[in-house]
Amino acid sequence: SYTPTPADKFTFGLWTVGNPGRDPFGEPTRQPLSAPSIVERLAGLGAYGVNLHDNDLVPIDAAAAERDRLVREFKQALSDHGLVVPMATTNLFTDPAFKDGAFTSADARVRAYALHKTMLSMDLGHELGAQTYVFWGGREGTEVDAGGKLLDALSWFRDSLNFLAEYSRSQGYNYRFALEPKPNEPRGDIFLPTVGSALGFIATLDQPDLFGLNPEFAHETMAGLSFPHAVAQVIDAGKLFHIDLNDQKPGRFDQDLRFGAENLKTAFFLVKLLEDTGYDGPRHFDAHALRTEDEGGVWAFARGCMRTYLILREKARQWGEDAEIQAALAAYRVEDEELQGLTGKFSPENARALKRRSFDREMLGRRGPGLEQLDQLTVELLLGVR
Ligand code: GLT
Ligand code: MN
Ligand code: MN
Ligand code: MN
Repeated sequence: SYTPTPADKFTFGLWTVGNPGRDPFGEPTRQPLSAPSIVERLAGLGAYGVNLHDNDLVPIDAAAAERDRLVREFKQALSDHGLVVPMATTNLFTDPAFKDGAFTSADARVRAYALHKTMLSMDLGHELGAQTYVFWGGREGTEVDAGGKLLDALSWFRDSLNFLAEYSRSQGYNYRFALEPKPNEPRGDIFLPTVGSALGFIATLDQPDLFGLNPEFAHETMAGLSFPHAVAQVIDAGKLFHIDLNDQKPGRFDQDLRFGAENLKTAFFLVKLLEDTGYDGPRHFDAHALRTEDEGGVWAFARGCMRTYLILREKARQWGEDAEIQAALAAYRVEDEELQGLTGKFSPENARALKRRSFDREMLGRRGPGLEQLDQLTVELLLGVR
C-alpha cells in the first residue's frame, strides 16, 4: 500500500513544501503557504513532523506580539493534527548582514549577532519540542581568500559551537547538535565541505559527544562523493543524529530533487543501510517541488518522497530474502576462521604466525567475486522482474 504513517518518521521542513519556486533567475511561481496550513496538509499525507528555521515561522523583523501570535497558531495546528517538531535550526543566510558569514564573519559584530539570533532560535525550537538542532553553515565560506581568514574562521566557528552547546546545557534544553556539510552554494567554497570534514572538526570541540551530523544526499553528491559511503562513515562514528533526504545530479547547482527522482539505485542502498542499521531518527526530506509546479505538484512531490522511501524499504526487505541474491552474497564474502583468528587482533604470536604463512597470490588474483551477477540481480529486483 505504501501509505506512510507517523511511525515511519517522515518529516519535511516548512521551507521545503513551502518553497515558492524562486531561483536566482526568476521570481516565485507559487503562492506562499501558511505554517498551519502546511501542518494540516502534511498530517493528512501521513507525515510525522515538521522542521523549521526561526524565520520560516517568524519574520526576522516581526514585533513581539506578531511572533507570539504566529507561534501560538503554529502550536495549535501541531496539536490539532498530531505533528511534532523534532528539529529546529537558524536562518543565518538570508539576511544581508550574513553575506560574508555568520559565525565565521570577519566582523566581530556579525559573529555576536549570529550567536544572539541562534540563542533566540534555540529558545523557539525548545518551546516547540525540538530535540535536534541543525547547523547548516550556508554563508560560512568565501569566494576569495584574500581576507586571509581560513584558520580564524575555523576557530571562530569552534568558539561559537562551544558557546551554544553550553547555552543549551545552561538552559536545560539538552539539544543534540547536527552539523550539515555542503561543498558550495551559496558561497564559492563553504567551510567544512563534506561529511568527513565535519567529523574531523567535531573531534576538536569542547563537548564532541553533543555534536553529530546531518548529512544531505544532494550535498555529498554535489561534491562528487557517494552518499551511502558518507552515511556509513557517520554511522560507524556513532554520529548519525539526523538525515536530509533528496536527490541531485552531479555537477549541477543544488537541486534538492524529490527523493529517488534521479539516483534510484543509490537511494535503494541508502534506505537499506538506514533500515539494516536500525536508524530510528526522523527521515527528513530536504527537497522541494520543481519550480514548474503549482500547489498540486507540491503535494504530489511530498507524497512521492515518502512513497519512494517505503517502496525502497520493501525492496530492501525482498533483497534480504531473495535466495539467489543471498547465495551470490555468501559466495562473495570468503570466510576463513583460522586466518581471521590471526588478523583480528595484534599479538607477537599472531604476527609471527602470519609472517610464516605462504599465500597463493595467483589464485587470489584469479578469483572472480561475482559482483556483476550480484549487481544485475539487484537491478532486476529494483526493476520489478524478480
Ligand atoms: C537550505 C539548505 C538545506 C539546509 C537547510 C537548513 S536550509 O534550504 O539548502 O540543505 O538543510 O538550514
Ligand atoms: Mn540541498
Ligand atoms: Mn537546498
Ligand atoms: Mn539540507
